[in-house]
Amino acid sequence: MQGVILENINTPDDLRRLPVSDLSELARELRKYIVDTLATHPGHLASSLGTVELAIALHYVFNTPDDKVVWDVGHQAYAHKILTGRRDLFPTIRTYGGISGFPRMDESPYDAFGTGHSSTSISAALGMAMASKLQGNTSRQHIAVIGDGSMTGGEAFEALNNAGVSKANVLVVLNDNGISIDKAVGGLSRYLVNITSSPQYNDLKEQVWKKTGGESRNPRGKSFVSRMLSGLKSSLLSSSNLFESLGFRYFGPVDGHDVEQLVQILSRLRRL
Ligand SMILES: Cc1ncc(C[n+]2csc(CCOP(=O)(O)OP(=O)(O)O)c2C)c(N)n1
Repeated sequence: MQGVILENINTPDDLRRLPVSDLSELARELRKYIVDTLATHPGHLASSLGTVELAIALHYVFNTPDDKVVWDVGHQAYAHKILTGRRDLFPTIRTYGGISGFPRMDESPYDAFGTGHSSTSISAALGMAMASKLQGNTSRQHIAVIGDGSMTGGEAFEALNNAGVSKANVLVVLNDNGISIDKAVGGLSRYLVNITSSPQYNDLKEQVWKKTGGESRNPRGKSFVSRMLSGLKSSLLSSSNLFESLGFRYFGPVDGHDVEQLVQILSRLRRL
């Protein structure tokens, strides 16, 4: 059974016509469809359930397939597949002649990169962003969605090292659920716990942003508020310096299951 909203979504264009208020119900329907289908066609259940709201929000906010979304590993992309024209084919997933369990470029124009190996998404998105830049395309967005487990892979660090100084238009969504194949281990995992348990900076940032006029303030005011926030960040959240010091602007943590908040934040990031 596909719910009443889901059964009318054939492409992300249909999704973008929905009011934001319908998106949580769509997430519920999608999650149920994934659970029901995987009950008889086993596949990657947990990782895909974790990204239902994220997949909705990304396709809602970004202009896919022209904007490129690269799912690291690709085992979490079931909601993405269902929303991008493969809803009725979904029960054939991982069967002979059926759709792949991973993104495949020859399966759909919405699968921006063929994945399966972990930790490749940021380099792929960076390559696409550099290509867009060389072509003079300044509007295309390039998004890598990477789990905390995959973020520990060497290639992910290599890509961060290059992306942060490249001035290319790349958004990295770090999908931290504290789990890899097993419980996440190591220094990065401990570091991410520190970030997510430091809400003071994020609360303060939100308050400063709103009280000083948010999006509507003039450019001089914007630059002043940015400098003030950077100062506050280094004193309050020294633990965020890993990404910031590699040249990224870090926003978060964000509740990945609050679809309306995700839409709001991604829309803001899209304009940056
Ligand atoms: C190079 C490589 N090594 C190992 C794997 C096996 N593998 C599949 S998923 C995964 C970890 C996924 O963890 P995470 O990125 O946090 O995503 P989550 O499953 O939590 O959504 C690994 C190591 C792989 N796909 N590629």
